[in-house]
Amino acid sequence: MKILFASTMFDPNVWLNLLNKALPECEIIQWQEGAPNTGADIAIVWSPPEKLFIQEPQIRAVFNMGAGVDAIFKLDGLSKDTVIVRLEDAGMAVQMAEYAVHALTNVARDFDLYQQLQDQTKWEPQPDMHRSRWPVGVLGMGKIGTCVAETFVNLGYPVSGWARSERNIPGVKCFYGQDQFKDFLASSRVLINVLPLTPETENILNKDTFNSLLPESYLISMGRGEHLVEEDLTNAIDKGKLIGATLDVFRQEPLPQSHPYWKNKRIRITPHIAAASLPEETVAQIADKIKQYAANQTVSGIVDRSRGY
Ligand code: NDP
Ligand code: OXD
Repeated sequence: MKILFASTMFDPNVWLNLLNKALPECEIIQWQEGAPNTGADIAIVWSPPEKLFIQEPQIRAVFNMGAGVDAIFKLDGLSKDTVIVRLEDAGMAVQMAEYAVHALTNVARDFDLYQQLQDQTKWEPQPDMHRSRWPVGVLGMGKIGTCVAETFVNLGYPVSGWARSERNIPGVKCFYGQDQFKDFLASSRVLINVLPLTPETENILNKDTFNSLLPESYLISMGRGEHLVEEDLTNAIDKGKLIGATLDVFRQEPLPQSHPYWKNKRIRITPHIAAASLPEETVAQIADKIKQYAANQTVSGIVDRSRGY
């Protein structure tokens, strides 16, 4: 079987080496823009090249080296019959939980403030922090959201979660569907976004959403930039509805130099690093899935094209 490795972001040498070892029976070909058609059946992608399906229209299955598949849906020439398989956790969920804990405790435990006090050589203990004052709401309760929610439960925070379908996770107050969205928000002060980007979730972090949260709320967004209405965040912070935000993902990445978020003291920015795709774990999972796909066995993580994730 011929497999095309196509990423505009990952260093191909690291990945090709591991893929060749994990799938010795396959021919792994590296993507080259403008090269003759390779005849590959399968593509393994992350941040895929724009012309992937124009140059290689015969591709029947795409294995994504990340969880979010939104970039694949944006490509011209994607056939409705192409199978898309996403990465499931593979070591990312714990990284996302770690990121969220760091972002929340910076604010709730005053670590941001202590940094400023250190700069002024001031020894000024702040009042004790009570976790009950920082109820966490996790948007998206899939592979990653569940791990994030469970992590905060273990740390003693009140935790709610919101998904499309009914979930039952010990210690987490679970809400689902549009009907329960407002109730979910009304019980959350720290809103953590780990939703996939779909037509239904685009712009979900907007003025109405922020206004429905508990007072002095905080946003941590690790899903996708298109979830956030950027101006609504700035306004909510200016009005004191939100006390700040930590953002890992943006509508335009890299975030343009001229973007006002860079200079906003209440917004902490990271360059889409909340979780990295770990080469060993990712290749092991994708290789297993490719073997199952080739043997006509059930493959987990196939994207439901009607839901978009
Ligand atoms: P999953 O598919 O496992 O989980 C998605 C969750 O979102 C599910 O709980 C699903 O509900 C819920 N959901 C989807 N659509 C809706 C909707 N319309 N209304 C309510 N809930 C909805 O995905 P993962 O947890 O693996 O990944 C989530 C996202 O995290 C990725 O798509 C990606 O965008 C982002 N990500 C970001 C990274 C970073 O470094 N910044 C790294 C990795 C991922 P249900 O359970 O009912 O299906
Ligand atoms: C992902 C990501 O979706 O890293 O895996 O953003």
